Amino acid sequence: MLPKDLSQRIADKYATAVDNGHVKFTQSSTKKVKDTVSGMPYVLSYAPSLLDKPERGDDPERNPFGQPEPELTVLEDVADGEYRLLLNKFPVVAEHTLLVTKEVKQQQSPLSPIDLMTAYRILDRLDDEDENVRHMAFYNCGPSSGSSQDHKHLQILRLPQNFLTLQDKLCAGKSHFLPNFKTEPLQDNKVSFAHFVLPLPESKEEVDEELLTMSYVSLLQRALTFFQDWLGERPALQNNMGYNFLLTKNWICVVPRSSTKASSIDIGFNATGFAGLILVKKEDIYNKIQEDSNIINTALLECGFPNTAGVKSNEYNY
Ligand code: B4P
Repeated sequence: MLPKDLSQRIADKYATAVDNGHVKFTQSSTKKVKDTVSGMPYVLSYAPSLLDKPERGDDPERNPFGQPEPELTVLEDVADGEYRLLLNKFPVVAEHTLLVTKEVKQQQSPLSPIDLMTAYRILDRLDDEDENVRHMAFYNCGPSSGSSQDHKHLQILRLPQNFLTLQDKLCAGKSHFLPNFKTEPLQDNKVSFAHFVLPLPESKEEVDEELLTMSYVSLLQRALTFFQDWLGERPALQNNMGYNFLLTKNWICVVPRSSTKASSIDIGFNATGFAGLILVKKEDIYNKIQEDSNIINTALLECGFPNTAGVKSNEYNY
């Protein structure tokens, strides 16, 4: 069981950890931008000081989640001792948490029913409809997904206030369904990159391990089909497969990944990028994006695969 006051516990732990220097918060300036070509809404977070952060944290040789710092540990036992809930040591958004397996598991491993259900329960505890507070859980899986730590962890991030993601727009007014040979997952045909989305039931009582698992597996299967079909053209994918998993209380999404970094500009993405949350560290890139936000649409495609809206998964044709 998650404590009822989870939000408060995170807030208290975070405030103390920032004060005593255990959390190293990075300031950023944020700006909402809409790509007029694809219609995709973005929040740009510009954080130049992140360029100084070492890529794998302050001690690259150490697994930070094996014996996490007590000052960052919000909950020692989540889901009968399966996980710990930790504060992210290097957040850009306040109170960013990590759901970390206690046992060492690989970040390449698929999400289990209990991973999915625990993430959903945390979202349910943290979201506050009256206060317009929403969160997203995400999982960067595999070498091309943007992850930097190999110990299995999901992340939970507060979404910017009043921000509707691509997936929110896609699922607005739609009921939950599972894709089958006739019905494909939702995909916005105006954006460049492939993404597979399913709406979740509005009532949390209808959401259980089975529903989340069936939804996740059906989306993951589409991502795996991509890799299979692209291997002939890009054999390097064999050792470089990855995908991003994104979950809110409203929808579930999988994005197959081909690369961590874009090829046309110097920017990389983890799962957050495919919800329109774009973290920019370099000034010249920030300026370019402000001049033409469609650059992000191109960069996201370079890190993923071409959109297949309207095409059945057994008819992908490259
Ligand atoms: P990964 O899945 O491995 O990597 P990541 O989130 O993409 O972050 P990365 O480390 O590559 O940093 P980046 O400069 O892109 O997650 C590992 C997580 O463990 C990270 O969150 C990391 O901070 C955390 N961590 C490392 N050592 C730790 C320790 N000792 N104790 C606890 N936690 C530890 O991004 C910098 C930060 O911004 C990251 O936190 C990232 O999650 C976040 N971020 C990226 N894009 C964002 C966006 N669009 N909006 C808001 N935040 C964003």
